[in-house]
Amino acid sequence: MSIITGDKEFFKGVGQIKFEGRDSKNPLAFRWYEADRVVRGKSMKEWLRFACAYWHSFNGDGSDPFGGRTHFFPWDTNSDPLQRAKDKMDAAFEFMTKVNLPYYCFHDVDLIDHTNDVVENEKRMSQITDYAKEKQAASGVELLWGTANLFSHTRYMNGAATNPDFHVLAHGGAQVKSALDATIKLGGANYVFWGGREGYMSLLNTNMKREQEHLAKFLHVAKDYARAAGFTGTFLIEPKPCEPTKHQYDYDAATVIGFLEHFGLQNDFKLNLEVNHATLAGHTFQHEVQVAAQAGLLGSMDANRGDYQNGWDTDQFPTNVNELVETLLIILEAGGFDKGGINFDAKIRRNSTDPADLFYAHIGGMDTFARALVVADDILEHSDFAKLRKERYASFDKGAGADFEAGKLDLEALRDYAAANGEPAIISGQQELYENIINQYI
Ligand code: XUL
Ligand code: CO
Repeated sequence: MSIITGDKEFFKGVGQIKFEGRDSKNPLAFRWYEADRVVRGKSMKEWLRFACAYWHSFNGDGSDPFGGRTHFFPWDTNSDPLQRAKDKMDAAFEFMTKVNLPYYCFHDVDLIDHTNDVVENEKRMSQITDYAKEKQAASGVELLWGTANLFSHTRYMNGAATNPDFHVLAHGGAQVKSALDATIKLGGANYVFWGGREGYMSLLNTNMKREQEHLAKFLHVAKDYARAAGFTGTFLIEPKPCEPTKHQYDYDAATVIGFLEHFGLQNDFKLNLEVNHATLAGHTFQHEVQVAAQAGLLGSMDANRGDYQNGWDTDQFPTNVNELVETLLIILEAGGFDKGGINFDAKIRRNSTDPADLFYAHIGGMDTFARALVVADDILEHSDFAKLRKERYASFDKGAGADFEAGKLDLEALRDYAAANGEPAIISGQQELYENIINQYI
């Protein structure tokens, strides 16, 4: 990003982003997101709990596998790692304050450069989190979640908690301990585990059972440490089917729920669902949200979108109102997030190089969610949507259907009912009607 700055204001020329309403033509204003507007008894701010992803917005430099950086940050120039980290943090808090983002999320290595020395890394984390604490207090911005990056360093090329070499696993433990300490110190509401390399490239050299048992043990010791240190937040697992590994153990919501229950982690862990990860797994995001919600494990979400024409994690900012309305319907019916929120795990494009682009991206994402929230509420309040869906199952609300749900009918009783009642009527699923209701309220 080519921002020239002589003093501490990094995003010169962009002031406080305000709500101006639907008719505004100002590209640096909200049309839908009005933090204090009450929807279904809670403010938009409370429903949506927006967060900024430190890594994409303040570290992501536009590079891709085919070319180097295109974003040049003025906060990334000082030769002293601590001063450089503080400059970046100044830029981050200036941005989050201007765009009215109430939360942020980080990996340990996003905050400050790490070395190969565990003790030095702990010292650096302690210094930068002292500074973060001051910035949080001054701005009111809070920490939605922290995490440790256990996938970028060379040592993690065969995984961290699932690495066949115990020595590497121990280094992962050191990093998680330090990231947990940071999260607790900063009052983080959640702590995330995304197992980027916790999977395999080839089954031929992999003992899958042993690796998965190690992963579960690792999560248990991390949880036990954090709980003993006073952490009352939620631990979150972020499913993704692949990339960077060929196959990731935390494939999708259903797989992770099975894993948590199998290893006795379901009371402390929930899910952090990401849109582009769902689509990589061959699901809609709505599917993943529904699977987590009905298991009582909907924790938080990473907001972004993929590209319909390719098969990797493009992490674009969300813009599709229709898909988000369907998602918000499930979230509203589940009562919303508890400690979780909506983290924009999304990056501006390689060729989006103006300082304002980061603002347009977040304003667009926040407005799309706010609009989807209003529409989903409208649908639940004013349309026949919920009633129609309930009526589809009316045959289970009384008589033999209700007896079946109550566990009172055996297989022979089903046979007798079928024999006595002849062929069922043909009943429409009315999919097009439901689809039209969504569009009618947008
Ligand atoms: C990678 C991804 C991560 C996690 C945190 O696809 O989503 O950024 O959100 O490690
Ligand atoms: Co993510």
